[in-house]
Amino acid sequence: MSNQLSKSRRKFVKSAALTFGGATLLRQISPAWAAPEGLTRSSQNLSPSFGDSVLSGDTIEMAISKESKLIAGSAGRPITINGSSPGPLVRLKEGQHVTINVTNNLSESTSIHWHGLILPYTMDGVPGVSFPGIAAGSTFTYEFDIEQNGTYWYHSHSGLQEQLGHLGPMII
Ligand SMILES: [Cu+2]
Repeated sequence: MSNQLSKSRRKFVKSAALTFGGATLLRQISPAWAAPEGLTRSSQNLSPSFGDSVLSGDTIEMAISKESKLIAGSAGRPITINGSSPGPLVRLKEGQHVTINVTNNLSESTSIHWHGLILPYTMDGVPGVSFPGIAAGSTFTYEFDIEQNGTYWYHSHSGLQEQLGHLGPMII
C-alpha cells in the first residue's frame, strides 16, 4: 500500500515538474488565445506584467519602477519589481542572513514591508513608524536574520502602491 502510494506520488511529482518546466516553452510556441490570463501578447508589443523570476541568495537586488505592461490582456501602468507585477518570488532559508537592496525608480517615496517576518523594527519597512521610507531615486538596504519558515508576502506601505502591484510572494 505504502509502496503504491509512493509510486503514485513519484508520478505526480514527475508530471508536476514537467508541467512547470513546460509552461515557459508552451507560452512561447502556443497561439495568443491559448496563453494564460495576463500573459497574452498584444499589438502594442507590451511584455506581460508577471514574470517567472525568483530571487534568492544572501544578497538580493530589487528595483521598483512604473512601467507599461499587459494586465489580463489590456495595457496598464503597474508598479513593477525587477520588471514584474506582482513582484518576483523571494525564496529565503531559515537561519540565513539576508541583505536586500531596494532601489526606488519611482517619482515618489516607496517602501517594502516584509509581512509577518520577525525582524528588527528598523527593518520592518513601514514609513513614518520604523523608517522614513525610500526617497525617489535612492536605495535602501534591508538586512536581517531569517528566524522562521513558511509562506509570506511583501508589499509597499506607501500610499496606494500595493494596489498598483507593488507586492510579491515570499517562501522561506
Ligand atoms: Cu503587511
